[in-house]
Amino acid sequence: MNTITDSLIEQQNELVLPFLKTDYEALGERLARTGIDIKAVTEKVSAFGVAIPSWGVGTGGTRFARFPGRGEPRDIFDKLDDCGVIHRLTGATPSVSLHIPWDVADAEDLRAKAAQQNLRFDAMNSNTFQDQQQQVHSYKFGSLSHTDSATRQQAIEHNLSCIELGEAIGSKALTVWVGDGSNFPGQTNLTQQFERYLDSAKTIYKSLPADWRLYTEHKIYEPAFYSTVVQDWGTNYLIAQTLGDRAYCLVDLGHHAPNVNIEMIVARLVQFKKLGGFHFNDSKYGDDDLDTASIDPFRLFLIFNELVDADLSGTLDQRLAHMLDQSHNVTDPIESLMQSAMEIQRAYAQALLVDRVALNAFQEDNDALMAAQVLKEAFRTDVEPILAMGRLLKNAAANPIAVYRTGNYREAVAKQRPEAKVGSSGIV
Ligand SMILES: [Mn+2]
Repeated sequence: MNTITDSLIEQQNELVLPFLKTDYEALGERLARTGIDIKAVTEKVSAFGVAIPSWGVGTGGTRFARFPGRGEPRDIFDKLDDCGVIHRLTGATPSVSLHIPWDVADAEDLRAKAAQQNLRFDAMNSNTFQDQQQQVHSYKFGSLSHTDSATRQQAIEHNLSCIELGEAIGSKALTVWVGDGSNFPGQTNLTQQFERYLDSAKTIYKSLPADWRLYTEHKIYEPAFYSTVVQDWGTNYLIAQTLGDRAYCLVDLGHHAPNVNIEMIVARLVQFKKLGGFHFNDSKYGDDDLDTASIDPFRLFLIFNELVDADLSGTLDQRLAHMLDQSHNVTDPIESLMQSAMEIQRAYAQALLVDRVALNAFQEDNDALMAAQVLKEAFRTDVEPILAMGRLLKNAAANPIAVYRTGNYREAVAKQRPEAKVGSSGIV
């Protein structure tokens, strides 16, 4: 039962509207003094959407344990219900990214449920990093780059089946991440392993429908701890270059060494037209899959600063895939996903406030201090009234988490969804 009703949202919005109007007008006046039209910013931010990973609405876990939450989704249809609530409240998550085989279901049923929840399907994610029941060949020693050709073929066919289901539900992209690599020096021939990966990827790419894109995702380490076949953006770029025009690099924020300058990687990939999109999350130490902007909101802002800069210069790909990829261990996943989607909109709004004329002048003058201050000034601006007003204008909730809690959605679904006894991994 969905307790998040239109009337609940309207009633809650009415409570905050007077204060919101005052704050919005005050911010509008302030921005107008620097020549920024708050309405234009609000419209852009409000139109910005990010895809929810189907696996994100369940509690994740670590390699040690998973502690299931109450009322967890039992299958993809429950997951789509939860995603529908997130989108209804935030207006920021119009699509869902499926993971196969976890989400395999009848295409017709998937389409019907998505339509009911006002959602569409984003990129399909293949899974050749774990073995499934009745699988003939094991991925213990790799998948697309495995030494055994039958294992590689099985992994290729799995990806083709993801495309097939994706076509039936209106998806336009396939995201491939493999855990292939090695745990010991000497375990694999690094060159031959990459050659095998490229051969397999070429076969998948050949089967890509004409209007589809292939996103490959790099990751520095884990589950392989000595070497990973697609370890960084350089290798990822080589893959995209080798495969062709419809192959792009996907940047998962957590898949880099600590302190790596991710915004610079973004700038390079944009410049050479190979940025496909993002998996947003945050991290402190490794691929922590923490909530987006929970640790380093400034880094997220700097990434969006590059995207806005590229957009203004006409070099930004308008089909970028923006997706969340997080694991929620101690929070209600619905709340985390709503907060994360809003943090992404916040970073985008702040990046739109950067005085680019001033920034360019300071860069030309080599005035490092003032150039940095231009960015800081935009980052310091509290854009919450813009985000809240943007949600209000599209009949979403001004304060999604407050409405979600008032609606007691989790309590209501917990009555219908029995507690999960055995957990499954949720980290990708
Ligand atoms: Mn990812």
